[in-house]
Amino acid sequence: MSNTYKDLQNSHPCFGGHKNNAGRIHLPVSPGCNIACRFCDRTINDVEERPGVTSKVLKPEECEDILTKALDICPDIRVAGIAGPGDTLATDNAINTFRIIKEKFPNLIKCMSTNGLLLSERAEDVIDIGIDSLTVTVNAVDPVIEEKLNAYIIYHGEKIDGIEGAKILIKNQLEGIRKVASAGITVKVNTVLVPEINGDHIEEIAKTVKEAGASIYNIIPLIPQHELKDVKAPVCADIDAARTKASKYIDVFRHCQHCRADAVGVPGKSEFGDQIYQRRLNVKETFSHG
Ligand code: CLF
Ligand code: SF4
Repeated sequence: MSNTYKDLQNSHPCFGGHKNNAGRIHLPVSPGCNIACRFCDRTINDVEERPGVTSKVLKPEECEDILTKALDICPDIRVAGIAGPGDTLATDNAINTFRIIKEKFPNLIKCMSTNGLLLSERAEDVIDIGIDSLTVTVNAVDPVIEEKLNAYIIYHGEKIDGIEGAKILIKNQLEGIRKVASAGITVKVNTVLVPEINGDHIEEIAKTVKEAGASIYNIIPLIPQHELKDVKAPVCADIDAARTKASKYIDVFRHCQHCRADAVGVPGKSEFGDQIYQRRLNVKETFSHG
């Protein structure tokens, strides 16, 4: 049985458990991504598998040792999360890793983060493996807006550009959220706030994902990179205003630390990633998939 939203509010740092000093470890096992967010600097999570790309991520079978070491150094870790560096459903690595965690570390909360393109068709796997908390990044629920944030999707081997791709992405995200939420998995939705693109769309997203079954909403400020490098990042007042608007419809998480895909420790308080991973992931600043 998955932890309920109420359980997670005490034990999961990203669902309210930050009050209790709950920590998390991210296992960077997922190379490659299947969508093309216009703000994403794809130096490591490119859809193409380039030499050297996969070597920087962890293999599922390496995770047991990593977890043992991490729990030894930081006993506050309650959550094993997989949040990249690419998409967790674009390959089977995340699901295979969670299978190992379920068997070897049954007390850890299993947390997964995805862009949701394949969530609807992989919902059974996510449910069967016993994911406790699932985050889906939904940056728009209107394809015209989504297209401004995402250039294309790679769907069943086909590259689908612009609005057509955006339609499929949004449909699959919402369908996927409905399936996993109705199976009892607690769903968080992340939105990357780009004021001039989706700033006026936040209420609509919050309302739509709540109706689909999400429990909590996290608004992440854009880090201007890649195609959106010249776009203005939101200031604190923009983020506050967006959170206030969203909170009319859904609980809002306000303590996000924009963790890297290889973060280890209590968010905002301790960071052991250097000791655990020797910073094998060569990424600079990342927006989070968490
Ligand atoms: Fe990691 Fe994300 Fe799970 Fe948390 S992070 S996969 S839900 S265990 Fe948390 Fe970090 Fe913010 Fe993410 S503070 S970036 S919301
Ligand atoms: Fe993929 Fe995440 Fe980058 Fe978007 S931000 S392209 S989902 S890796």
